[in-house]
Amino acid sequence: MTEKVKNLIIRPPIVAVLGHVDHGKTSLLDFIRKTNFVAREAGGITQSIGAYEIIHNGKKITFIDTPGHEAFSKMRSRGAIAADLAILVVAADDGVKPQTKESIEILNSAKTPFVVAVNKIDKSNADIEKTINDLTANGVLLEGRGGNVSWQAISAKTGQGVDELLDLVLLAAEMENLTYNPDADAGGVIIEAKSDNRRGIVVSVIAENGILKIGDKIATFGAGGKIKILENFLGEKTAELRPSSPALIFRGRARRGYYFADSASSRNRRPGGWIFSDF
Ligand SMILES: Nc1nc2c(ncn2[C@@H]2O[C@H](COP(=O)(O)OP(=O)(O)OP(=O)(O)O)[C@@H](O)[C@H]2O)c(=O)[nH]1
Ligand SMILES: [Mg+2]
Repeated sequence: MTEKVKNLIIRPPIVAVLGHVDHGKTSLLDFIRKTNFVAREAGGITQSIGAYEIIHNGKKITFIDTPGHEAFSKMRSRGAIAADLAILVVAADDGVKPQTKESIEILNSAKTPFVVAVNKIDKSNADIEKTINDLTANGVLLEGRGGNVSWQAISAKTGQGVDELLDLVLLAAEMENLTYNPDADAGGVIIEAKSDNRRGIVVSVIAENGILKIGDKIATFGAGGKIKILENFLGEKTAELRPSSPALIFRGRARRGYYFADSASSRNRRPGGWIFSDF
């Protein structure tokens, strides 16, 4: 590692939201975005970047959503690996289901720390105890129930418990001691890459190290390019972006799932970094 310890700066956590289909991942993210949004209503808010950041108690958190549908196993896996932490959403009216189990396996194999959100507690058929028992049966031992996995009962619909959940996320992030080196070449994870008729190749990324700047050369395996335009997740142009802020890069070329790094130095990948071979 070339990083000098004295240069390290704390960075916000990148959090993936995982769970079974329809258990409320997107609803939770929507509620959080509505109530903790960083900026005033910006024009670019509707653009799909696959990630956004919020501020809770004065601290930033970056979220990435993953679909629960069976066919999207790879996206869940990528999300869990890209993230520093995860929220495992389990609906209290449904309990642990196949993609909950799969998410648990992914989180365990990626060694991604996670907190549990027991969701939909506003529903009359919500059964928190059964959900907790289901989780226990699947090896997820919650705090106060024989284990040390933090959890919170929530409703993504009414917002009950969501603030407390975000407190748990920030606590978990503190334990991870997440930092970046501002002098290092930028490196991180690619969330999406698509070709836009008007603007060329558009890549959404989250840097985990270094600082992204216009003019930087970036590269992945098999693709590379120069950052012509850099935008934050609100679609506002910016000259540079720091970890863990979601960024949109134009005319870089990349395929999602790969790490990027200044092409001058491909050594900047996370130690023991990961590569996905197909999408
Ligand atoms: N009553 C109630 N309904 C909820 C709650 N959270 C989500 N829902 C509803 O559950 C349904 C599925 O919610 P989504 O947020 O789309 O679920 P998801 O996990 O993102 O689903 P996929 O992305 O398809 O895997 C929607 O109809 C939501 O309105 C909740 O806390 N209470
Ligand atoms: Mg969803």
